[in-house]
Amino acid sequence: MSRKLIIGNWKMHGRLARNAELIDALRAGLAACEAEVGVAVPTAYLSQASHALAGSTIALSAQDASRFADDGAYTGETSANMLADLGVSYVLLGHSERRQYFQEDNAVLREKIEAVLKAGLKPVLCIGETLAEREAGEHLLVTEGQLEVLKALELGDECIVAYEPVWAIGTGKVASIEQVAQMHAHLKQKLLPIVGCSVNIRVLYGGSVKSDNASAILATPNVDGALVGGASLDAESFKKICQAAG
Ligand code: G2H
Repeated sequence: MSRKLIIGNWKMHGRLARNAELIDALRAGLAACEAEVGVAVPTAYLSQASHALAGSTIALSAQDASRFADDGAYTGETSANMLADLGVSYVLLGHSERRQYFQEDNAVLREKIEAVLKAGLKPVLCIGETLAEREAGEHLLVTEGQLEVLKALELGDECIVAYEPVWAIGTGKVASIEQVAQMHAHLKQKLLPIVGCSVNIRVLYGGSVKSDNASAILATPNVDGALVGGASLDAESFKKICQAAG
């Protein structure tokens, strides 16, 4: 069984001085952590974080990548090749905030995943249902549909999906352990025929993961790690969450 993977998603937060302080604290506090740890920093600070993390066990993650695989006349875009050049390992794709505010759908996400794989990076596909979909009993079908984007891809040795129920993101509401267990088992079952048995499947949970609920969430069957938003901006909280995964 692979180690748990914990990725801190800073979203659109950060300043040079604060980032340096946070990374210093994480480097010192997580050197002996048994979990794999990553930080998904804003594009503007990837270069800073790459230098600050050099030689550490903490992986650098991006929060998005261009759907255009090759560099070119795409003003404002950041290619997966540029991310690779900066030392990025993981790329979050399809976060619900990207789906909501930037209209990202399966077609765009498919291109982004392909671009990220072509650059030799690992996509972390974020999926999850809205409250209305959950209340209508459609959560399993909705998330299954979001997995379609992974069909017939050369994923390499690993497929990482983050299940983040939209109604639990930044709201303080956490899915119950029963809800998490049911969804993660369902996703693993659906992913197997899509990616094949030679690919290691990891399903992370995200949505208001905090230091006081991390142990229970991470001990749930089929939970292979966590995507942590708000709590990853506080070094002590994030360290506790990572240690709970050890
Ligand atoms: C979900 C999560 C991190 P938070 O967006 O991706 O954020 O932990 O703040 O709910």
